[in-house]
Parts: sequence; structure tokens; C-alpha cells
Amino acid sequence: MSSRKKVLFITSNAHKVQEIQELVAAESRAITIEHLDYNCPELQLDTVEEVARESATYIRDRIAIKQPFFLEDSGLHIPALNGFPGPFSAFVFRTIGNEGILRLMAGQTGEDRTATFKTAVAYCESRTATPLLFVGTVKGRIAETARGTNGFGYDPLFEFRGKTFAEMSREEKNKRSHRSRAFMKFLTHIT
Ligand code: ITT
Repeated sequence: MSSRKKVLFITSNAHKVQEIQELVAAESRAITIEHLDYNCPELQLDTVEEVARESATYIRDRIAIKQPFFLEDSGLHIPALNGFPGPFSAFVFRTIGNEGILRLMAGQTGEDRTATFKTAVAYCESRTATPLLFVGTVKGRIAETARGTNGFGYDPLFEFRGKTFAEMSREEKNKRSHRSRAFMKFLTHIT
């Protein structure tokens, strides 16, 4: 019998799945990530941690999932915009998009273009368990223009040491991203 632990990743975002699958493969851990393509209702809460926890609780209580599962909520936080779009990153991306963020940042220079990406992974071991949270962040800056064609979402805007995430390969992004930092804490917990 296989001793590999099976965990279900619940997300509607195929890019997140690719990043996580590649990370697990690179780490050669005894874990298999299965994917359930499900779009959890978008909760309007003040932090990505709360969104992740409440989304996991929502799924735990309403959907008949027998195996351990996790999901994650991610957000781009820009201090010059008082943390916006933060937990509203999905809505903001769908509405004003990267061009809209660049417009909001017009005139901001130097330190004022600082930004932080944050991921909160929420893990539910069983139907009765309280979700456990694992948080990862990366600090960078908002580029003056969108650059690069890899990745997804805000990647063309998020610059880390001179390169946007969209200018990096998936492997390079995984070495430094908010998602990989949160996910590695989670992996350490479960393997
Ligand atoms: P699920 O909730 O189904 O997992 P989602 O795409 O809605 O998928 P989030 O709410 O976590 O995921 O994402 C909020 C927004 O931030 C959304 O527009 C994403 O495209 C974007 N985003 C999340 N992670 C990102 C990353 O690593 N790089 C760039 N943009 C990202």
C-alpha cells in the first residue's frame, strides 16, 4: 500500500495548481496533491487570513469532502494605497486590472511603490477540524509598467529584485513567492 498522503487542493485557479504541483515535485515529499476545481463564494473580510479560514469552514460544513483538504487566499497589499487591494484582489483584478493599479500608482516613486504579496493557506484535516493557517509573504515593488508574459494576475506588476514575477520562470517564482513560502510551512506541518 502506498504511504503517500493525499491532500485535496480546492481552487478555481489552474495557475495556483501548477505552481503547487511543481513545488511538491521539486521537494520530493511523500504527498500527492489532488485538485478540485471549485470556486468558493468570494467572502468580503478584512484580511486574506480571515478569507482563507472562513472559506475552508464554509467548504467543510457544506460540501461532502472526506479527505483532508486545503485552499488558499492571496492578496497584493500596497501601503501607499492603505493596503489596497488586499483581500479584494480578485474583484479588483477583474474590474480595474493591472492598468487600473498602475493608474492608482501614478506619481508614486521610490519607497511609495513598495508592495507585499501575501498567501494564507487554510488546511482542514477532517470534517470536525478547525482550519489551520499557514501564511507566506514577499516584499517587492510595483513596476512602472507591466512587464513579462509568464505567470498570471498581478505578476507583470510585482517586481522582486529588478524582475517582475511575470519575467521569471515558474521555478524562479516558486523560489521566492508568497505562495511557496506559505505552502512550504504547510508541507513541513503535514509531511
Ligand atoms: P481561488 O480563490 O479559486 O483559489 P482566485 O484566482 O480567485 O482563485 P485569489 O482570490 O487568491 O484566487 O486571488 C486574488 C487575486 O490575486 C486574483 O486576481 C489572482 O489572479 C491574483 N493572484 C493570486 N496569486 C497571485 C500570484 O501569485 N501572482 C499574481 N497574481 C496573483
